[in-house]
Amino acid sequence: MPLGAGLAFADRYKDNGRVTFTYFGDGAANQGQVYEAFNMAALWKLPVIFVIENNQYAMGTAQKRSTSTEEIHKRGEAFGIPGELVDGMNVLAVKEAGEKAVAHCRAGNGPYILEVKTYRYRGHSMSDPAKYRSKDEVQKMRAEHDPIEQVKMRLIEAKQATEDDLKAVDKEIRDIVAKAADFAQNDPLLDESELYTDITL
Ligand SMILES: Cc1ncc(C[n+]2csc(CCOP(=O)(O)OP(=O)(O)O)c2C)c(N)n1
Ligand SMILES: [Mg+2]
Repeated sequence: MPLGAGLAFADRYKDNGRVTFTYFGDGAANQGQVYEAFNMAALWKLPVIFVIENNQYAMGTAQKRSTSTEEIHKRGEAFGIPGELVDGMNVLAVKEAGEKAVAHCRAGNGPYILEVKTYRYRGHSMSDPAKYRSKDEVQKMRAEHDPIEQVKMRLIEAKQATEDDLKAVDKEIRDIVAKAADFAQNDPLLDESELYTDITL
């Protein structure tokens, strides 16, 4: 969050019209540095959007057990930063909220908070046994609220795409991800001469 505020500070300084999105989880939202960043971002009207990905668990701890209030988007009120709750499982709602937040920043009004409510299907990491929630809870979310499945259904119902069109998109995405993973694992290490690339001394 401070890094995001720092990037936004540079953009404001250069007056280049850019807006920074900085993402963090519901658990991460409880760190002190978040509120230091909020204060500076509000004070200097930085063009930064703080996106809280509220997936309802902080590692293995449910939000109710880790976070004092359910409404994390209201945590900017003390700093004069507007915030809103967004249905993170609804693609169009996320797009609309993002556009509104960007317009707010571009108009010179300073930071904006979006609490995007979503759900984490997988554990926090490979060593997470997921004993803190039931399999039914996860299954119900996947079956009834999955954002990708929902948007597929809407596109098909509105006859904007066929099942085959969407399968082709799936394949294209799988290929992109496979290529990226391959690049990440097999690309040679950078030469030392790259150390200062993009760094102004
Ligand atoms: C300052 C700090 N305190 C504690 C931790 C240990 N830690 C790592 S992830 C995590 C919980 C993060 O929760 P959330 O932001 O909701 O992310 P998610 O588990 O949903 O991926 C904690 C407490 C840390 N990495 N840094
Ligand atoms: Mg979380």
